Amino acid sequence: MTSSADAEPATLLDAARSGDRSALARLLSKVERGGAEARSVSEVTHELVGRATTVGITGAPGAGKSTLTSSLVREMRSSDVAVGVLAIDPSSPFTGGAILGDRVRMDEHVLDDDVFIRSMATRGHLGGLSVAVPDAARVLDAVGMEWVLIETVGVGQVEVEIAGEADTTIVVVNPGWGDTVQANKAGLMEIADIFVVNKADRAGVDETVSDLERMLSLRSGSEWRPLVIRTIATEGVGASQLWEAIQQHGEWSRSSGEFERRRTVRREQELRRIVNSLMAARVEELASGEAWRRASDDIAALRLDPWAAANGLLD
Ligand SMILES: Nc1nc2c(ncn2[C@@H]2O[C@H](COP(=O)(O)OP(=O)(O)OP(=O)(O)O)[C@@H](O)[C@H]2O)c(=O)[nH]1
Ligand SMILES: [Mg+2]
Repeated sequence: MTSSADAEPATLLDAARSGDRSALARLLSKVERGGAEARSVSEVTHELVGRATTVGITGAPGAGKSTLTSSLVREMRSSDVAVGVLAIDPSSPFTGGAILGDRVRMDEHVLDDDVFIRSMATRGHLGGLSVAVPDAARVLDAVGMEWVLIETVGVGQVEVEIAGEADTTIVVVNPGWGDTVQANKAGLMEIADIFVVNKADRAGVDETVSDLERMLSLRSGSEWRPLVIRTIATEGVGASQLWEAIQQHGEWSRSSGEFERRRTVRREQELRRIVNSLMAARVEELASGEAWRRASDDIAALRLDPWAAANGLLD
């Protein structure tokens, strides 16, 4: 089965659903490029989505998120579920260091047909990642991945938002790492359903766990008390407990109604972002037109006030 570079999304999707990984990669590239291409993919995946459960994994740079993700994937595969991974690369697509790093750490899974790992680079243009990531997760859902793991670095509003908009969110910290104060500052305390204290082979694990427990005991408003799991990702230690915790949170969230509530909020937020990005694209289009040039001349010559000019353009 082959798929040419400019193949239609529907053709690519059929191929991807029957196991063609390069077709899947092409669909994700279309999503990454955004605009009309992303839209054409969303049109064909739409009818097939809604089955996958998403898990956001976030934390400070170097906390061990990719290593942990890899050990979690190994654990999930022993339960025989199909897993897609989106590793969001905060660096430029041209330096590529982190992309290579993630490949190295996750390459034990490359020969497994039921695992698909993709790095997505931060894009400069409007809408960017926060529009592309949910689209990409839907592609993985549509091709039959039962779980989609989304790794983002926990700095920057967009990245934290992306991880927080999952069915279950995992926040990774390290022993002594910024006394967990940093996690608090970055807004990670509120989005965590599960805390992982990774690098538990290092000193200070007990203190970090009790710091977290103390902070969590002060937290009010949610019925779910986040679980705290210790892991040594490099050795796979704690991965089975983490997988269990994820399933436990999933059961709670489905039976309490939180699952549907979150999905509803998420869809609404997504709609808002898409409308925003379409409006922004419309502004760009306007800005390259004749009417815009005339309006700016009028403003410059003080013939028109900027508000009146803007309203004129929108009409
Ligand atoms: N000692 C120890 N080292 C670990 C553990 N987990 C990960 N590491 C190491 O920590 C370093 C960073 O791991 P990554 O998995 O790349 O961390 P990351 O959070 O994905 O990093 P970024 O994506 O760059 O933010 C690597 O050298 C890992 O081998 C652990 O449990 N113990
Ligand atoms: Mg990483």
